[in-house]
Amino acid sequence: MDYMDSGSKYTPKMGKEFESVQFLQASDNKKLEKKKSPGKRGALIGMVILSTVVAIMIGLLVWHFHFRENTHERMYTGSIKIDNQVFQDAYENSSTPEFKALAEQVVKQLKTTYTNDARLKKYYVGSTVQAFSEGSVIAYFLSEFKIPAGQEVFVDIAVSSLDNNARKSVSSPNRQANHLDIKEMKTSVLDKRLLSFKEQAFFSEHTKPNEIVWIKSPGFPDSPYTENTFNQWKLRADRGNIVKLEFDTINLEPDCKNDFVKIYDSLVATESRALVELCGYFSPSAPPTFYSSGNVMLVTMGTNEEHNFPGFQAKVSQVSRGSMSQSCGSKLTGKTGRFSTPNFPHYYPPNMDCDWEIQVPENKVVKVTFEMFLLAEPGQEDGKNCNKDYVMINNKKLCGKNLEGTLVEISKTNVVKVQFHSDNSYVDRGFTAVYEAIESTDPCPNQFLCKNRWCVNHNLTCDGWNDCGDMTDELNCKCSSDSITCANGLCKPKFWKCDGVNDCGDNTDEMNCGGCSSGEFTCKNGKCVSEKKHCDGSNDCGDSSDELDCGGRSELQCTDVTYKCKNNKCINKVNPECDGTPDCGDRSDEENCDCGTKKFKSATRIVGGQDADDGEFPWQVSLHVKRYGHVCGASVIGTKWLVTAAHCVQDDGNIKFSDPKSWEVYLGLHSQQKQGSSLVKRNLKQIISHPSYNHHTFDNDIALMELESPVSYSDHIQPICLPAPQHDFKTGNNVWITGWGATREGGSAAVVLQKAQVRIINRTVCNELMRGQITSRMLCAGVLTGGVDACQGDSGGPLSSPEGNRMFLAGVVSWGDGCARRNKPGIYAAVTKFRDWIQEKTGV
Ligand code: 4AZ
Repeated sequence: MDYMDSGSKYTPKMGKEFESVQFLQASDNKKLEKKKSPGKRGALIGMVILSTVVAIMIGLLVWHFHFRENTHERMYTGSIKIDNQVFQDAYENSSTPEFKALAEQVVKQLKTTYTNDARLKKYYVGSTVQAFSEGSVIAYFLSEFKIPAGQEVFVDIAVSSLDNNARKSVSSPNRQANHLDIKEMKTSVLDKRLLSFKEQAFFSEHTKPNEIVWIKSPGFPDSPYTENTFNQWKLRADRGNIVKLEFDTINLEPDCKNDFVKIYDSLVATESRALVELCGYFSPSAPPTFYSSGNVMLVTMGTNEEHNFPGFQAKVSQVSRGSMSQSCGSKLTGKTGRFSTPNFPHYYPPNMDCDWEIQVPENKVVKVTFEMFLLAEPGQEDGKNCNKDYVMINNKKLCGKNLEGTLVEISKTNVVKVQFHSDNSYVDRGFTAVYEAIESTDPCPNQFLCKNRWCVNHNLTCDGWNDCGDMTDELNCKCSSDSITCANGLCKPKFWKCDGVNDCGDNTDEMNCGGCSSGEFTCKNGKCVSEKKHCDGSNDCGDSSDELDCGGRSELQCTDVTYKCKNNKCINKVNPECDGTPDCGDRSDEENCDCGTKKFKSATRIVGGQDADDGEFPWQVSLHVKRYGHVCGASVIGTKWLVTAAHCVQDDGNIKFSDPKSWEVYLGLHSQQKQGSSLVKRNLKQIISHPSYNHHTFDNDIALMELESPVSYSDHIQPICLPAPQHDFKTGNNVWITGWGATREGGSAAVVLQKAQVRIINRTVCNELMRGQITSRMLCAGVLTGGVDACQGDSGGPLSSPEGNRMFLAGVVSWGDGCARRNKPGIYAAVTKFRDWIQEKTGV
């Protein structure tokens, strides 16, 4: 990047001045030689001196070649406030003689400041002035240093200590006539990204009262922004006003590391005055608005080589600073009311202080509920170190993020002060809060008071959900008819009984799930037989289930629940396929087992949606409709075959989803925006939708896709194991869902493959929850407390079930009632029911 877009141009000097500050005094060996004296002692001393000189020289050579060569450029940007100058309009234009004259003075003064500091003198290269603004005069500069590797942090400390010392330097006694009175100096390291762009463009706008100026990324809206480009807009308002920047559209690549818009409360890109970094897409119904604290603002935009999006468009105008502070803080009275940060729900301005004094009728106390609270700037996202932007109430500093409305403060008297402070950098959306007068003895009028002093609605108590956060709303309950009473006194929704999850905590909800009395064995077909008949060698259940997994190796009468070997013999082991032990006499249970393993070790897994590791689910496929993009998922089951959902391949109006030519399939894909070397793209030869697929009920929601040519397996492309028809995916087992679908109901698709862990849900429970819509060809999995699920765009993808060190395809993502809702599991096509059909059609 050419960072000297305006101001006095500076050519870095690598000549004498820089060279002369090296460690040359230490190598002045002539001085050492003068100390030579004759005689043995002298010779000894001479030897010592000589070796010292040699050691020093070796040290110097090592230093010279290792460190000195290893220096690199480090840029600092910042501003200084000059008190003894008056702003002139000519300072807005860098080509005026006035600008140049003052810039020269500033550069000189910066040089003096840096070279007076022993820690910086030897590394300083030069400075350039970028702009001036009012106040008395603020100069924005860029300073260059050449720093040996490893010294950066010391130089950063030295530079920032100058900021603190700026005030002191004013009183320096030997000031010259044209000395600038520097009252404030703020410096920070220049964002390295800004030095790496190929193209740059710089714009300046000075808004007039009642006038709107539009700024937009180059090409907007006709063409996507250009790659590897840096753009910068210097925005100014008249004195006494602040800049208002209202976005109309923002649509950038989702990863800020690649493309970003960064806004500063300054005229240089200095981190200490950064207001926000934006990327991705903002809904047109909620585009953000920002304000400056003074009369300048800098908008920058950087793009990398890949993926150019439409860009942005924003309105720039000016408003008087007074109008902003008037709406900030006041005296509030009455029994209830609301107050919010300036500009809420848009971003509050930097450098603001608002004071509210809330007074409610005497003998009452004030309860303040922050309904939305967003003061989560970098460094205080967790709400712990509220040193930057904060709310002060009841002598407590609050910051971070709380969108649940559970941030509540209650005063001791009928008056409370609420202070809001925003510092110079990074802004957020702020808060909106309601206050109400309450009795000090009843902090939750008409609500339940939790032990932690939260208030929850009465209908949320004893419902099985921990609404208080401390479980106190679920204690001492008399359970309703919709609930089960756990032995420990908790109530849990009836639907959670026998879902394989210990919801009560004492397992009461998972007891007596087979309907058979104690002392009886529950057969898979529901029959009850005496516990004594379990593993006694005879088929008492009628389906052989009382003789399964009884240890040893024995053959059983073949039924729906027994594994059938290739030789048509049935064995007593449950899920014997590919478990590493040959169980069939013909060893057929260990055939075709090159499946279901990832080729990389991956990090520990966490329940809940998160990025999958690259290559963690190598059977996951992304199905793209040509020229449109990702639509559904699929799983690799053979070198030529994929399994997906039948509903993904049904024609819809003009779009011929059933036509193989409509599709392009991506194997070995991790990010939808990166076509890495592991990616394999294929066209389709044929699509075989299940003949019994019912588009009303989603019964038999499965389809096969044949690739035009086979793929070679690799670290990133592997088949998943297909389960035998009798494979038992037990209720409560942890399974994985993966896909690039929406990350929330109605939300946008993920860029990087997402994974989440869910559990197999009891079929009877699921059928009740889904109002009788579950057929035997469906499988339910989810987290009944909500929050984890497959969603739109995940359809057709795998439900992967870990067994030993392999994954089996338990299901195909099919449908659900919304996404991740409480008591609404995801519904999957049960692959076991289609095993024979898959074999028949594909040979796999
Ligand atoms: C869909 O529309 C979809 N919550 C897939 C899965 C689920 C819901 C919707 C399950 O593709």
